[in-house]
Amino acid sequence: MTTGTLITVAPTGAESAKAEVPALPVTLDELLLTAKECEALGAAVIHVHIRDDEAKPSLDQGRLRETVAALRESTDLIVQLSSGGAVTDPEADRLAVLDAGPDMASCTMGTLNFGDDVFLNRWEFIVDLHTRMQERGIVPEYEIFDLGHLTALQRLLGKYGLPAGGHVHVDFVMGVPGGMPGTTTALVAAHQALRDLPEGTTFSATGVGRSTIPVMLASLSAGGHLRVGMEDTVTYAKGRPVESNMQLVARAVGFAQLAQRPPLSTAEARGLLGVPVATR
Ligand code: KMH
Ligand code: ZN
Repeated sequence: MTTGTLITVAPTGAESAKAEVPALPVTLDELLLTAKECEALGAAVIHVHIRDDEAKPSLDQGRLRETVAALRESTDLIVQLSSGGAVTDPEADRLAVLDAGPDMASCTMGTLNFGDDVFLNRWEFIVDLHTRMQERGIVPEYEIFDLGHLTALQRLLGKYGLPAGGHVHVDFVMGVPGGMPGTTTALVAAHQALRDLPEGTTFSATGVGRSTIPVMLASLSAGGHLRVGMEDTVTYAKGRPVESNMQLVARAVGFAQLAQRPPLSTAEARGLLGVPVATR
């Protein structure tokens, strides 16, 4: 059954430098302003990476807690913290992200080359993330950078059971050098592989860099949802830097409306993903 479109905004990421991308939200104030404006446009989930005072990627526990509290205070967005962090972050710090008490957290389903780096996600680390999220009622979004990650997810769910909330939601992160390409063909292959996962599994997709538009169109036509934001895309069109996350969310909302699958509200998104209503 086709529903409305879940729109996730990933406003910051860990890869772009503020000096090179001045529109990147890196302070708490910048993040909150972005969050409020993206929610008003139609985003329902925010995928959060934070930065330190020098705008470097950070997993500082105090800042993470402050960020979760502030987002809950000023928006109804579902707050999804990144447990992926930056490629240099140690596993212990990435696991400790859960201590900040988000609604959701990402959980990447395998190791991959990540440009010139390696994004390490050992099996035992994935199991730790999954089971700790089950214990704490944090809903995972399984990040799928390559087709084999779906096989790993099937194994994870078979051995350790369904996630908190009982619903399985995955995000295809496409076009990372080292992962699956951001093409319609790859999206169809990933979509078909979902048949080996529990009935009702939903997916979002994001294409990094210039694959953002083909992936968005392919996902909408395959019944999928959308993730957009400056974590993945800093060029709006050839020669035109992205001006703001709002510009990317507005474009995604426009595409979703054209597909006659308008954005889900935050309440509808909570229902879809099995995320309990936020307690303020
Ligand atoms: N920054 C990447 C190394 C996630 O947020 O869970 C990992 C990433 C995935 O962004
Ligand atoms: Zn991320």
